[in-house]
Amino acid sequence: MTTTITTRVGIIGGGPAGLLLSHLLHRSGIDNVVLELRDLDYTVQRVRAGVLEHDAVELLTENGLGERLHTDGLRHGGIYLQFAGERHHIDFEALVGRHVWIYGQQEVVKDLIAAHDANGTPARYEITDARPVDIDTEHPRILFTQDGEEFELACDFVVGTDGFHGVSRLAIPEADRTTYEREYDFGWLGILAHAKPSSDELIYALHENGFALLSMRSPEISRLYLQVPPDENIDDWSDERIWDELDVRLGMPGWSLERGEIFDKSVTPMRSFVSAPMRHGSLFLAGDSAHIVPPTGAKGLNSAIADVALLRKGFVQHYAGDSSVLDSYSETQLSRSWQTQYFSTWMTRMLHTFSGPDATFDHQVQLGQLAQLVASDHAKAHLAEFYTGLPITR
Ligand code: RFL
Ligand code: PHB
Repeated sequence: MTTTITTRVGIIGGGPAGLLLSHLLHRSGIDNVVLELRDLDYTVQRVRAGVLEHDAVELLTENGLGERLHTDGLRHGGIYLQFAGERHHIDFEALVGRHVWIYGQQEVVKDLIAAHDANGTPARYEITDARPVDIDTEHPRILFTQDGEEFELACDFVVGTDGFHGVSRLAIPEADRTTYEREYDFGWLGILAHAKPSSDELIYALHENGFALLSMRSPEISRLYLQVPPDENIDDWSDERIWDELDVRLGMPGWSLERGEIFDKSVTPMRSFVSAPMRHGSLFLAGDSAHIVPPTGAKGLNSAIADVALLRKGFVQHYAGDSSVLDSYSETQLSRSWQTQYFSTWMTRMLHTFSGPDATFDHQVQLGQLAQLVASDHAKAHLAEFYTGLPITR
């Protein structure tokens, strides 16, 4: 027997994109349900993004999600670029009058879950076999199983916020979608450590041994990354080897890295990916289900936030009788997504070491590029404008 539930917007995936969309719709009086594959603890424990753009923070704040962000988050007015043994500050405040916030994705998800609890609209966790059906009609449904019971969620719209490995994108017939993809021959080894951050702001470093990034989560927790081969075995990296290599790539005369207990380490492969269109009939895609960027530009979570902000606007207008925002959603967000792909690719190519016969030449070109960048206010403003974020329409 199948139990039918009725709502306006059915959301597959309870990561940051799905939970935020649900919260925004709830505040706008639009009934919705989030279906999440994993259990609640798993969704909170996933260690991922750390940088929130200017407009993303404004959106979260306007929607009742800014309290902890403003007390525990770290407001950063710039970043450092390091190469050829020198460290250069890129002052976002001075260049474009904007800033970013360091606040872990895990914390954003915790705040969203608290808001859902307060709203009385928790996601449905540990659902399996979610299948969007009838998406070519105005009465789509999501079939799913929970605790061995079959359900059908009857809705006006389905939104797929189920990430890169989700099922929503695959519900669009193959003939109707185009995939653009690029893999990199490196990944990032990332750690979290109980160590005071050794810098006031993030350091992006190009070194002959590879890229390194110093980031943080709080005044007591450091987040650090090293460029490594994509299939690198994490067991080959003892804590001491990680710290030693970070010292080599990030070290400067008179400056050393604060070490501490490493409590999380993992290797993430890198990819760029776009699936077009982001709408098919009554199915919309948002966040990582539609696009992935390499993390060098810190854009993944922010892009997911931008997608769902526009979707909320589109649904609100649709129920008020105007579908124009929903109708142009795919085109608008694909254009934004390609701009973000450009920035992420640019940052990635500028800051990582590449292998192959041209590697030595390419490394020198990167040094030339970086030298010009730090000498030019126009070039620095270009970086600052993108890093602090494209406008988020809301
Ligand atoms: P998520 O977070 O992958 O959530 C998708 C959710 O859908 C669920 N799901 C399903 N649910 C039901 N049925 C199914 N069949 C399902 N299949 C999957 C999953 O369990 C999950 O809960 O996608 P979302 O919400 O679109 O959010 C995207 C962000 O997570 C991602 O873009 C960022 O983490 C990327 N990223 C960064 N983004 C930034 O903006 N700034 C950063 O500084 C930044 N750093 C990073 C990053 C990603 C990283 N990794 C690990 C990929 C650093 C790293 C290392
Ligand atoms: C992070 O803190 O996890 C982080 C910061 C900047 C990036 C990517 C990840 O570009």
